[in-house]
Amino acid sequence: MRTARIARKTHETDIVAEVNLDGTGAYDVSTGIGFLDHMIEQFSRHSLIDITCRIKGDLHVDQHHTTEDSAIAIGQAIAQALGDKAGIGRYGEAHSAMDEALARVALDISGRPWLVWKAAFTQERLGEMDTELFEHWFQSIAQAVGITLHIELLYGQNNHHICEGIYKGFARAMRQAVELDPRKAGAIPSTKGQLGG
Ligand SMILES: [Mn+2]
Repeated sequence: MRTARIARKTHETDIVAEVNLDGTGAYDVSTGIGFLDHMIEQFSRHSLIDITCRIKGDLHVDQHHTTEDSAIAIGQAIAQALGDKAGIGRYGEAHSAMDEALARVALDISGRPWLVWKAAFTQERLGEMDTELFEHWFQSIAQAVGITLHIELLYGQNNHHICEGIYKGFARAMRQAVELDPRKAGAIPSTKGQLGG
């Protein structure tokens, strides 16, 4: 079973994250930030990775620690569930259309964390969420899983569509990258023989 559970408690957050890479996109998400819940739920539903993420965070300070730690904990759970990454697709890419917005996501679960982020918001907030935190969320999950991650907004106006389009593109690219490819017969998808950090 490609599943994992991460639980950690700091002065900033108390968090439990669980994933099943071979799930159906079932989720149970409660971070305390409604819009962030909405985005993590999109990630689960469109990647088909089952995700539980429950956080009690220091939202009286701001949303930074809770947002960051949701990405770190889900990312660590995905990394643990991937194990040695034998048989995975490794690469994924998606164009993600949402009404007037179009985003492009390309990624490689390479063990070499990197984020290229070419997107911008014109609103400071979506719901109650600070939009500047989304780049940081992707940076954090790229670091925790070991993903070379390129995200580009090609065009779009509505900030909700832009953000949701990016998450759905990330989800569909991750689905391709984590899925087991039967033709690979369990081999590590690298001529180096490992996909380490
Ligand atoms: Mn929405």
